[in-house]
Amino acid sequence: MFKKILIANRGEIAVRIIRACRELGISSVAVYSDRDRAALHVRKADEAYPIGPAAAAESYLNIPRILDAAQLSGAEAIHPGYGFLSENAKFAQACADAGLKFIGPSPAAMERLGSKTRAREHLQKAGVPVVPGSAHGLAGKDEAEEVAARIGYPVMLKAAAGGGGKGMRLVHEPGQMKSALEAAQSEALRAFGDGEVYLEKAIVNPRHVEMQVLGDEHGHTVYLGERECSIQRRHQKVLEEAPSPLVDPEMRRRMGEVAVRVARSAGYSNAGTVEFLVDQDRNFYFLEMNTRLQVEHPVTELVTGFDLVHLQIQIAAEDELPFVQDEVHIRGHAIECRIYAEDPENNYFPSPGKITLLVEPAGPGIRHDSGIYEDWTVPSDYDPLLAKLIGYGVDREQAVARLERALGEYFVGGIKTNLSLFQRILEDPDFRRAKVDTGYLDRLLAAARSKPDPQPARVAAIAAGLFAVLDSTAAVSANGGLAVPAGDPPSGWKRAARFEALRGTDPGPIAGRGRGRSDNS
Ligand code: MV4
Repeated sequence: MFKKILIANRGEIAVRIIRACRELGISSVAVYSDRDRAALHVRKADEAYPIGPAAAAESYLNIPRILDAAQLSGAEAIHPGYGFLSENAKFAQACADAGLKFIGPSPAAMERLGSKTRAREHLQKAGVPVVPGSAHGLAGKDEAEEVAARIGYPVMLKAAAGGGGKGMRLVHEPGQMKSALEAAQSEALRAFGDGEVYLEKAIVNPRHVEMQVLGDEHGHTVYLGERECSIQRRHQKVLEEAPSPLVDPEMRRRMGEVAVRVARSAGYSNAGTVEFLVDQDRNFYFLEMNTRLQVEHPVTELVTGFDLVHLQIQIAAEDELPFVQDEVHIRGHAIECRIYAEDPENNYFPSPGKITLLVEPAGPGIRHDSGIYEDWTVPSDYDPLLAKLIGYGVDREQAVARLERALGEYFVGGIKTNLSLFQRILEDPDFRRAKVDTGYLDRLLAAARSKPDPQPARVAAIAAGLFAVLDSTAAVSANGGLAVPAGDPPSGWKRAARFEALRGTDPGPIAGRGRGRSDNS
């Protein structure tokens, strides 16, 4: 086993990996940009090295600086987390060339799955269901119209080098093809440096379901069940759950076997995710494979009981998978909320800044994977994901109830967050009935825009309560400085707590019912 691992990432995922290292008795090495000197992952790691200026291109994407930090620290392996360099085959190769183990698949496997047209062609031959479409990049509008006429409209133009919806265009009829093709090609060229665009039949109102796979370096590959990821906006996932309410054991087995086939045919090892589109008749089609640990991996951990980061490290250390497929069981239900520094009042625009007060939820069935702390300033230079709040229960209802309870405990002061969005989703009848597809969140937000916001009324009620207390304080100042308008005087503890909450002056000696004993009321 490794003695020391460098984590080439930041935020909550870096903290997650540091925790796994500590549990395995491995020293952890953080790297940080100038902006992240005081970040949580730097504080939690055993050692930390600066790797450049705030801009990610000069720090978290700076391969030479990261490799230097690894050599200086004596790390034997590098965990890339997600984003940044995690799916960069050149980085994986550079690690190997520097004698460092990249905790992930081989560069060759990453490259095989990188081009979507190549992956589609190869996987279709291996018996994997793919959405009907063109096998190669399109030469021009005539070829595009020809293929579209054959498979039927609507069709989707997609970038071969793509992912994440960039360079994607929906085309309803031949008249739209020319301009859509040109737009998709130029967008793909700008985003990926490769203008190759191909075409697929468009799936209407699809669901996005993905299957977790794990392969070791000895030829064993298993699937760990699916995640429902349809609740997203602008190709950014917002809430994910495991298992998918739409998938039954038989469908899970078929989808899992397809995912394992995808991984095996690419010579894949370590953790990976096979994405599927599911149509309204519950047919599923291969979309792409993500060759990294995903943000939403905790929901799979909670329902399977396996620690994916431990397993990634063990696989990279050339251990054999410690279990076989028959030993994988799905138990209970888990839901993850991605907490972003975003302003719900301003179209969920990023809202970085100083966290002046932080109250974190805990308790039964709650997991909180966070990269923040009180008094830290969330920088504007990176993804605004602050933390992930994950609820677990014996079934979906209990997971929802625990999440709702935990959301009520959660408070982040000083910056705007999307916490209120999850209250809305969790109480939404369509969500409760698991009526979700990739258009769900846009529909919910459109409906909310035409409804009044209850928040101002709640704020007004709290303000009225505070004024009542403060007014009576002025009126009855002889009574220790604070009192309520009517009824029994409050216990000394409650009085002190009120002052503390108001950040008032010293309330004076504590007197009354609360004095001298622990008051659990
Ligand atoms: C599709 C599709 C419908 N039909 N492909 C968007 C991101 C990219 N990775 C794949 N995407 C889609 N591909 C066909 N043939 C609809 C989407 C899509 C989507 C997919 C997953 C999650 C959210 C989405 C939101 C809009 C569109």
